[in-house]
Amino acid sequence: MKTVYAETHALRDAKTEVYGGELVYPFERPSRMTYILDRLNTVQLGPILPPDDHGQGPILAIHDKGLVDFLQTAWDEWTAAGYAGEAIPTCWPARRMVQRCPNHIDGKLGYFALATETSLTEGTWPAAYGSAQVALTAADLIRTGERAAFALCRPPGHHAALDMYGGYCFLNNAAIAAQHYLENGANRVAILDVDFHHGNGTQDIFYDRSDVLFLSLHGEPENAFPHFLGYTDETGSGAGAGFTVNYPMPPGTPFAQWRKALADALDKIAQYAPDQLIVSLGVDTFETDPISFFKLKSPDFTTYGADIAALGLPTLFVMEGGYDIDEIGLNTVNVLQGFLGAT
Ligand code: Q9C
Ligand code: ZN
Repeated sequence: MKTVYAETHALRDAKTEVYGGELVYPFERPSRMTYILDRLNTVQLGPILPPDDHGQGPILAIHDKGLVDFLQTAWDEWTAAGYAGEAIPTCWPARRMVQRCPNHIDGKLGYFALATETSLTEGTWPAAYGSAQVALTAADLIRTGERAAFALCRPPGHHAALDMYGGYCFLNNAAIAAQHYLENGANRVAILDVDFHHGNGTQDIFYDRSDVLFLSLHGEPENAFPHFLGYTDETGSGAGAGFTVNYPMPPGTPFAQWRKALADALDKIAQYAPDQLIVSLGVDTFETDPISFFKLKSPDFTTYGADIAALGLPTLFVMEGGYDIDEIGLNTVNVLQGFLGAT
């Protein structure tokens, strides 16, 4: 299987994350890529290719121009305001307040952020832009005949919504790839999100559409970030009614239970008969992930990779989360090897 990877990810190297009332070094850090690349090379999964530049067009096909412009200028506006630290939102258009973008950077941060943990930094935009190009280039590999490809995206994307960033995500790489498929001959795309966290951004983007089936297995919102989306009664609206499917699960969920939800999701994907499958691949379901609460073990990732392969669909894997750095390479590549072993 070919991997697409961009060195520009390293430009995203925030020094701060708001966590537990402290500023800590972010869980979503550049070394995550080093460990995954090491494992890809150890098992010789296949060539590792740089992305082609598709420009901003495919990004603006998914995201609000206000968000895209903001991400490019926010750091300069923040430093121009005289602040010393990284750019962290401190106020929001909360209940019964006006949803109008203000001029001051403090207001803009709250307008476009969905959470406070994700500091904006100098290199964030070029890294996010490169990550989207990685997803687009890997999608092209499949459009031109590959059965599967791995988009080694960083920063991740599935929390990024139409006009919001957060949860370590700025641009929704999987959604951008899905729209790219639809604009180049596909009629239906399924996105299966197996990251521990609910893919609120992807759900938001396609909620009223029937040409993308979105399914997410995740920690229940009562107990897990992003906390305000991902319940079972969110099933889509308008033309999209029935095309969103959520599988929230409680703390301590073991692989056997998680795999039953996966089997149900795979059945629904088979019924939908998409032209393309995209897997939002987070491995923060691992038992020792520092910010998550599922109990998958390393061999389970191989098993579910094979389960996904049994669908027989062209499959684009898009990297999302995973924060047990020591095991992130093993767990991620296990999914890809399990997939290949079953094809
Ligand atoms: N107490 C992704 O995996 N904070 N994003 C969680 C836990 C945000 C995760 C706080 C987690 C974002 C792509
Ligand atoms: Zn996650």
